[in-house]
Amino acid sequence: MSATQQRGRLALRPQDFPADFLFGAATASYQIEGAVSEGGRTPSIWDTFCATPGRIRGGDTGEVACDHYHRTREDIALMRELGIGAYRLSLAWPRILPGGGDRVNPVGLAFYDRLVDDLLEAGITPWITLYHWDLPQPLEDAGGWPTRDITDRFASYAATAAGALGDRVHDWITLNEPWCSAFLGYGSGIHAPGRVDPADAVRASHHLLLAHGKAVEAVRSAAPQARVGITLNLYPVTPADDRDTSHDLARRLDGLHNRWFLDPVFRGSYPEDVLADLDPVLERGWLHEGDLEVISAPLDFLGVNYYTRHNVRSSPYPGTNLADFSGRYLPRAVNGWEVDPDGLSEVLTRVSRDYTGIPLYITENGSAWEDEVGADGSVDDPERTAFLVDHLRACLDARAEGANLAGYFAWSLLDNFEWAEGFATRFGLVHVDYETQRRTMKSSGRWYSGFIGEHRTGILTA
Ligand code: IFM
Repeated sequence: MSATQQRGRLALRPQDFPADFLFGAATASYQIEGAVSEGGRTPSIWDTFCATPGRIRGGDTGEVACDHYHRTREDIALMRELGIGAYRLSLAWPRILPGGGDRVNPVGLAFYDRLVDDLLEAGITPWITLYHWDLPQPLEDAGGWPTRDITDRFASYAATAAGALGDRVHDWITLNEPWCSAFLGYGSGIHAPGRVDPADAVRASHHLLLAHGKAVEAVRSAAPQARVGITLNLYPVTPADDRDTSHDLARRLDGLHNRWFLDPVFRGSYPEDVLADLDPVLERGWLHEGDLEVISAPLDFLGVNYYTRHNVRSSPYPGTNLADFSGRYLPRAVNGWEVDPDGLSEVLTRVSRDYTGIPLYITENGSAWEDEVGADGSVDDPERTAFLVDHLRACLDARAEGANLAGYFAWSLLDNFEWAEGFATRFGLVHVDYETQRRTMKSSGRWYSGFIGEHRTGILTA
């Protein structure tokens, strides 16, 4: 740990963040909205996936989720209570363009239109993610992300959304975590659409990136004052021992997880070593001339989602290729993810040092714990508060090391539908009782609110 980092560790003071540093919270459409068949919305791949027995823990679905579709006013009131300056939401593509076609659904659009107006009226800046995984089912039926045509469908959807909301929304994120869409959706099959085909997964990753590049152009044409970025989930990958095989495993995982996305977006090329690793699964013709220029269109910011580190060792059994995610013997959240704030500063300084000087925003960071409602109705979650404190300190460390970090969105505003994990895993600053839809601010939410309030007071009295 450097001297600057040590200094950063001593205290967490709101005034150490610059006056214009943005504090926010994030959600995603399918995880909170519910109302899946209302207002002209048609099924997404997640509706289909959830309806398939055995895919989601406990058989949960996003059918109702947090019922946010009917409770936006109440949820905006919670945001005001938190004092956040910005709220990151995602649009459900099949709510706006049913079936993923060209026909705009006025009711779907009106829902987001009102939400944006209500947020602005509450003094909260909306940040919009265009794709947080709810692909219209017919587009998957036509081949999904492994097919090239989808990139134009996405660009056209982006143009529609930005055309309708871009007069009031200035911050646009094309994709959330394309690694998950490609490799969990088409590689391991843990996420929708649940396909297992390595070549499709790689093709999907390329088309997601190409769709991103086309959407950057589409959003800027429709809303010239827009600031556009992409959100990547970045993990430091470190070898857990000194064996060459563990170092090579770390190189490969870092390659596929981080560099496979960062390199094309910021350098206009795929990493040579990963191309060589993937050669056995890649069929010719997946990369067209000019694709990388589209993908590397200059951005206004990069969104970074950070949760944990991958500390890996290769299997000690010769001939096997298994990774052991051994971790660093740090405390783990209930979903098994190690709490490793140093990883956050490492990721941020790496991106700023090796890839780009544009502003970075943490567009997600959070943790899941066994939150329980006490006899007095309160929810005390000291672990989540400690997580926030440690990760905000890591933000200061990264800034001290030169990272151009401009904002932090906590994941998540509300407990919500945690994909394949269903509702068992809670990430919210606000507890949701899914039976009654009662919301309760957790003690971590109160802490975050106090911290943001002090930051704001510091600005006002400076
Ligand atoms: O809930 C997810 C979110 O949708 C994407 N990033 C990670 C979060 C926690 O798993």
